[in-house]
Amino acid sequence: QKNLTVLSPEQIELAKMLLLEGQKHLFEHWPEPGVDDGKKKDFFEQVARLNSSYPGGLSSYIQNAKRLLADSKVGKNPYDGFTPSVPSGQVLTFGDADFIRLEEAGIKEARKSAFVLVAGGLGERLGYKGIKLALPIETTTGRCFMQHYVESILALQESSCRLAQDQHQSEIPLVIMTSDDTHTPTIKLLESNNYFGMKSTQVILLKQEKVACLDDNDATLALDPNDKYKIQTKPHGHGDVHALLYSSGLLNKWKQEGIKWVLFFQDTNGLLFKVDFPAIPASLGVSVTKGYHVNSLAVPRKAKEAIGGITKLTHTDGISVLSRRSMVINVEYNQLDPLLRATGHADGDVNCETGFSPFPGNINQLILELEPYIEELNKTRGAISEFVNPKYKDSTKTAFKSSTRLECMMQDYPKSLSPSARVGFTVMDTWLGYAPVKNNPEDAAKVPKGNPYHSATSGEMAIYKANSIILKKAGVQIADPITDVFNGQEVEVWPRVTWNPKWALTFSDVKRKVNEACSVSQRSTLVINNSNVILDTLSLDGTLIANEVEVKLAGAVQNKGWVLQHVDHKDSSNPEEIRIRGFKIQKVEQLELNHV
Ligand code: UGB
Repeated sequence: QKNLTVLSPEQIELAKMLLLEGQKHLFEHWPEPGVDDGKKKDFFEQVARLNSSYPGGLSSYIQNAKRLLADSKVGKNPYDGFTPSVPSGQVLTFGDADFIRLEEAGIKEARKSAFVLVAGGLGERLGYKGIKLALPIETTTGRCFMQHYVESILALQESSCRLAQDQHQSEIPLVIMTSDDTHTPTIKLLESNNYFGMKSTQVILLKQEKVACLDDNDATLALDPNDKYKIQTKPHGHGDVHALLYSSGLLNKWKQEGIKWVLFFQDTNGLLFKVDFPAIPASLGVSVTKGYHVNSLAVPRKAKEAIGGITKLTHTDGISVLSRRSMVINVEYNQLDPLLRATGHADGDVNCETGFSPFPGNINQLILELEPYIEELNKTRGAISEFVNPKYKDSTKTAFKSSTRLECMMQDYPKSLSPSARVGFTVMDTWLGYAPVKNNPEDAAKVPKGNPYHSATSGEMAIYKANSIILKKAGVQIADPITDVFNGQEVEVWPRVTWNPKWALTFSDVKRKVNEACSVSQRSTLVINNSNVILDTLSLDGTLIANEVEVKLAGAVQNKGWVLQHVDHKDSSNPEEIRIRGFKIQKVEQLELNHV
């Protein structure tokens, strides 16, 4: 009461709300006015931030927490009453006529899109201290994920404007969601590299706030153990991106500018985002031609692989917590297996005759049509279905081992949509696989044989494999891969082929620039850095770097090349980004073409 005299009217309202929500413990230790007044002010500044960054404010957060904690205590399953089945989606077969048609439709439309990259997470599972966007996507060129994404979007923009004969040269906005953990290093990475060629005004950073931690089933807000004037906070999850986009006002601005699509992607989905790779243009083409409000990109998924499964959920009576009779939605990997077992599939999540789980894997690459997205967010203010995952001390489920918090995922957006919403998904070819960079070497080496490692090693090898196979499909003779073991992970090693997105964006681009009379040996490295490089009659056995603006690569090129050297991940004499891969490139000899 006495402390009210040092508070502003807004702060008094916040204090009243906290007291009403049963949070009086937050103030019980407060000394007389005049003592720690600065800290008390800081406390209310934090409360105001927590209040304004959550749809519905802190009181909604506390009420939602109480409800979800009560459900968790009684073991309520959010999928109770739902039967899972395999949904049908659009399957893309790389390079066929349908694929090329969709790719073209997608490229044309791309200039009317905005890209949103969720990058608020730290690479805790990866065991890498920096931001993941700064990691090299592959070590042949050392280009980082951020550079790759930015250059890919710029190439897509240029190609799209050219194809659509757009005189205005539309710019594709790139939004990056950061957090306290990643914001400053993300800005630093962009600024110190001149935004990798993008206009700085084209990049918009939105920072997500953390949410309050909870000490018990009554949603008692946890105080920071090191500061009694601070509420302990933890990340709320990538689902925050919807509320942030809504509150930023960007969506309406985009609508006025003629933007029609919003494409979401994650920080190390390197392979799939490779815009020079087919995924984005072709799946945007699917959204355009099928009129999907929501289109999730999916990949063939190994049973129990740590990516969510796209699932059709049908409710027995049509009345459900999710308020829909049936929907196609991501079911997280830790929930899919128990859900299948509980609904008559005794073996749970297992591979079928294709060698993959029948449930396609969610890669969190979402394409939303802007207008229905705005309509929905006007109703929900961007609030996304949440969950809580407390670690209980014992089976009475009355106390937690450590504080917990509510979490949300961006792919849960369709859960609140009406049954009339057009929600679909697009699955890529099986040869592609999925190779995000998420696991540290020890955890990756423990992945069951045959399942993807999701490590820096497999992520880099997947780029070479994808590029090699694309060249092969375009007619180049590419030698078969060998297998090797790095950091305890057995991987296929294909020729190290990389190209800049300017060189080729679509499969049609590759075919135009490649003559069938070319060959590349397994130990070779081929780097294409410019748009007018033609692979004519090249026979490569060694390393060739084509930096030249206009060149026809013809004849035999042979040299000692670049060699992959094994590196132990525990060997601290190498930088972290090398150790997490288990190899480094020894540049022995190469032919480099530099003349303009
Ligand atoms: N992220 C944020 O921006 N903010 C946050 O608070 C948290 C994360 P993870 P996750 O494709 O492999 C997802 O931690 O959540 C960003 C899907 O849920 O790498 O375990 C973060 O920076 C799952 O269905 O992944 O699993 C990163 O860019 C499956 O598809 C992104 O969110 C899986 O990804 C993902 O965060 C996958």
